[in-house]
Amino acid sequence: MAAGRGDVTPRLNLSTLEQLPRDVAPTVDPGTLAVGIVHLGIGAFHRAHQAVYTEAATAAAGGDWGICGVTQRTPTVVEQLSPQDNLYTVTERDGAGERLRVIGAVRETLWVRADPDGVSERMAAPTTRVISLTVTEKGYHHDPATNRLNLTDPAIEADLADGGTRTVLGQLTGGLARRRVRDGGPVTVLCCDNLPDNGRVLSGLVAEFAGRSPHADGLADWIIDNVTFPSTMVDRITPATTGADLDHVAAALGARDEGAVVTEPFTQWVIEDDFAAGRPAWERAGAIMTTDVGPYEQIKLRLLNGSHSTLAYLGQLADREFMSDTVGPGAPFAAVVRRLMATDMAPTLAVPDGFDLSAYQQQLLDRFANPALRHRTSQVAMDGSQKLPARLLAPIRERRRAGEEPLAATLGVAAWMRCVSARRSDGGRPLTVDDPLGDEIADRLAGSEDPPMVVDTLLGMSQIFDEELATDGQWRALLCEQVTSLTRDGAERTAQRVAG
Ligand code: CS2
Repeated sequence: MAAGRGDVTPRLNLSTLEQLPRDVAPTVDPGTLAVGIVHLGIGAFHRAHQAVYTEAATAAAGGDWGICGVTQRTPTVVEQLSPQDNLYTVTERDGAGERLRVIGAVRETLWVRADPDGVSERMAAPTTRVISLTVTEKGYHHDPATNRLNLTDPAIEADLADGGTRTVLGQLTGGLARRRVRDGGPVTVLCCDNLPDNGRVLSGLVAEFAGRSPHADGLADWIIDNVTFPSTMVDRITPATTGADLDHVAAALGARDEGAVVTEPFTQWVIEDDFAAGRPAWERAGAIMTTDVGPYEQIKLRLLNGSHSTLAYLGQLADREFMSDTVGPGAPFAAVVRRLMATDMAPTLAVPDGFDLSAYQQQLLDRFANPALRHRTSQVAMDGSQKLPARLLAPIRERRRAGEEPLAATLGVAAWMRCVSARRSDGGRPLTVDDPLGDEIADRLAGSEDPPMVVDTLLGMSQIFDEELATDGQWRALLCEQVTSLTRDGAERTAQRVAG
């Protein structure tokens, strides 16, 4: 805890809540709200996004839609939120100022490693009608190039062998198996991660996992009959909270909040309306309920996340600490990302009626440049092997099929290749490669920084690059040119050239 000597600031909780200004108080009564949603992966993003929508929907239309948040790897969130009666603040921040609110929608937090049975019970309870997830791309243990379950992943192997709960798929399948035995009734599993077609992908992974698991007997069929997997598009840029944020919130609130999250004012949620056992009235909170999330998902994944990854790797190479240093005033990469969006991405997108794609692109540049969000390029650069296939490789493949040379998108991939091979910035600062395939990448490259060798070695990783791209000689030549240019001239000069 960062509380200083003699600091008597009380902790945020139900009793201190009464002393806080009325305009920051939750819009639901946390004391009476019962749990209706189990959420796997209660990180900053869930707290800044789905939990906020759920609270607003419940305030507008009622219902027992409190959230049981499950944390995966460490007990940190439980330690932060439990002493606070699971209350926390959301601070929306941009250049114009900030707005702070206490959210009361989270009613319980569990650490699955300490209480796997409690998590399973919650998933099986008839009162639970939605099980949602934000576990990041790598949390699904699949090969992003094929969307197939990664059966050689040791944690998946172990969960399949003993019905364990090391992985989210193990937890989910175990919870659904218990629900079936207990007659808990139909339920919706709602994937809120940045995967294309996320509902369909998760449903395929659960089916594959359930068919092989010790709970197998008839479970996959029960799931088909009782569980829906709607797709969603989620959007709100939410950096990891810093110690300085916590001190700032304590001063502004008059109560210490160890679970505070800081985010941007913008928020968007598009949800396929296919729920097996009811849902909160999220449309009353501004969510778009639709029959087809696909077009929104592609627009967001390619324009926002594709640009984000490109900026993160270029920014890492160019020693830019924050995303706003890559596109803000005087920053070097706005032109290349404009080109990326307009030339390489926009032509691949189906645009819903009434959606203004040019305005969306400009709005993204403004959001990326938000000077009040200290969003680290290193945070976005994490897990590139899991993120690039949907964000950059899929649109590149489509442009290649159309006979085009998607230069800016290829630069994004080349910048990732340079980051994971050189492991230092253009200025010589060491770069950490935080990626589930990081060790395999290092082993395969064996220290080489030779551009053709780097390109060929990485293109050979079939978990990331599918056959079609890996064998596209013209595209390989483009990549080689760009990795060579990044190596020789650095990120800023290469990006200038590509931006034209
Ligand atoms: C980012 C996303 O870290 C990343 O990879 O691109 O988390 C991004 O901030 C969100 O998708 C915004 O909605």
